Amino acid sequence: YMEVQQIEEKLKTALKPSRYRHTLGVAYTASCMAMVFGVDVHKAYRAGLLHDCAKGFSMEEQRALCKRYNISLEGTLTKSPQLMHQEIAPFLASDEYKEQDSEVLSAIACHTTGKIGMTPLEQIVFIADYMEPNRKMIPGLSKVRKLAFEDLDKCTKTILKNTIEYLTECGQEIDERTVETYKYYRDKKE
Ligand code: DGI
Ligand code: FE
Ligand code: FE
Ligand code: FE
Repeated sequence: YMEVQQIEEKLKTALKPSRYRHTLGVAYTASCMAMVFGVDVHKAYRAGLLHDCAKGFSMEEQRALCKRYNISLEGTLTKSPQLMHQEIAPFLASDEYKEQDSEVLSAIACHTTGKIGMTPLEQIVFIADYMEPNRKMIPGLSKVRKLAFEDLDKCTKTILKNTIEYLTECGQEIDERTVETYKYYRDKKE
């Protein structure tokens, strides 16, 4: 077990200053959302801290880490290497940052694509990552920031809709999990 302060010190040396700043933004934003929705504030803070712990590694290093952790590099990760850090994160958090809480690990494991039937903690990390205050302003962000403290399902749906639109405009491959998560929250009954 590592104290939060130790985790922060280690992340500060592992990540670029701008990424560390984003990391703290996600940790604080996720903890505020946890207070609103009755989720464990310390789990939200730790998941926020650890979600991008693999981002300090180059793409080459991330490929090597995928091999070490038996994460398949075929298919989705070949087309979208920026998703590798999501797959590596729970292994690295467990090995290097001694995180043992399965809810924290599962929240960081789906922070980029989301997944069907997310727990409130998983949704909070997914949402906080998108809208923490250090993120640069993009269309629709003010609406997402308001929804984040009102309705987790609506907020999740809006983020995925915006992300799919953005990736389509850039001509980037959209992961099937991103699409199926969007459809799940689009069709979910209140
Ligand atoms: O790691 P962050 O920059 O904090 O944010 P993130 O982990 O949510 O997303 C990393 C990048 O991945 C971001 O530019 C958006 C992109 N992304 C999200 N969903 C998909 C995706 N890229 C592809 N190719 N496919 C997706 O489904
Ligand atoms: Fe990320
Ligand atoms: Fe994200
Ligand atoms: Fe992030």
